[in-house]
Amino acid sequence: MPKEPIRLLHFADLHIGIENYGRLDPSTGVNSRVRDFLDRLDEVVAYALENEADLVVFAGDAYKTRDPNPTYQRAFARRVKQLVDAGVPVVLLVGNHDLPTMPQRASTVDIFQTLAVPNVYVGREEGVFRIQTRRGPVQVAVVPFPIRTRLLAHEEFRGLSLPDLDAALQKIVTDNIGALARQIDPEVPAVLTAHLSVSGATYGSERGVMIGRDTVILLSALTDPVWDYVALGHIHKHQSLHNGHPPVVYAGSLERIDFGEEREPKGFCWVQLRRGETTWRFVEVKARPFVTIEADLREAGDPLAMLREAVARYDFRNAVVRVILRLRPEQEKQVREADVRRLLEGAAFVAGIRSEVERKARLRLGTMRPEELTPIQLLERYLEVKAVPQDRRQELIEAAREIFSGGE
Ligand SMILES: [Mn+2]
Repeated sequence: MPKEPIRLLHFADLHIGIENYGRLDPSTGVNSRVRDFLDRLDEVVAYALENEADLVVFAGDAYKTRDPNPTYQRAFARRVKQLVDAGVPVVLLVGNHDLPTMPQRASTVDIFQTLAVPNVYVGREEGVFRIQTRRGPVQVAVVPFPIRTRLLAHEEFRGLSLPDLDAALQKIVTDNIGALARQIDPEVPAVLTAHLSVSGATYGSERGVMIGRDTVILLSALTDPVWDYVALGHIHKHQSLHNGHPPVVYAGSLERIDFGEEREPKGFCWVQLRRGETTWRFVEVKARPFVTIEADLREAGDPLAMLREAVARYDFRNAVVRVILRLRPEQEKQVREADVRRLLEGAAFVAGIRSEVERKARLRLGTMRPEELTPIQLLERYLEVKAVPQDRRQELIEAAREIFSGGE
């Protein structure tokens, strides 16, 4: 009889402490956006318990910063405890936001290891955990965020250029993953979890919170069939990088950080882990909606009335909302911010109200609408309007062509 698959829940990039578009909630002493992030974690825990997860893998970045305040630490620890108390082992991988500036210092999740919390496995260094779950044994190989500056502690890497350091680090990580693969017992289901950037992945909102450019690992370093599932963290946009065996998946973050993620679903991965044949699906959580309201009021006699109609077409209840208006210069005084705010009652937070007023420069676009122009044409018009000298203009356009073509 085929064995029952192991039920694995994979999530990542929790980032407790991000406060964008929030305000202090006096009843809890916590920022309203932090509350959102914790609510999403509660959804994860509830799902794991209701669906009898055998193992939870958190692929890194527990907090916004490496120095989370005690209230955030307690909030996180409480939820980890709910899982382990129910007999669900939890792997906590160390992401770049969890890492201390000096290797001697503690990561944000080291405390679980120090206290030897039963059923919690901290992935601070590369290694393989052999975990006994309710539905059988599983191996979890952990690869924390590879950090370039650690190399500098070794003589041989000093004085190398940034690209050479990157290449060296890429090779070390790839070799280390190979070494982990050799420790795997091929009879037992195996998961690889890593917090890093993989070639070919699409970046999301982490761009805005990333500390610097990071080393990119080739996808081929992760697709060894010894793994039955590869659980990634670091990139906030949920995506699958490999549809064959093994699945290689970024769970993505649980909450939105900015409007760049307005249309991105948020959630975690629910995995049926089996040696050689794993299936998984993405489970969406109720992340706070972000809504952009755009209204072109240039033709309106009564712009505020027209805006009221436009706003009514959006569902922005409990959303973080921003408004972008297009106005003629003489209309500016007719649309006051206080009036616009009144129209947005029911929103969780008004992130901003921006008026794009049609200035003279716009006319120089000619009869074409900006949306109809190519990026190069737009740049040409812009440089013309800014009265940039002809030869300089040519130089800039050449440089831009290279950038637009992706540097090929
Ligand atoms: Mn990260």
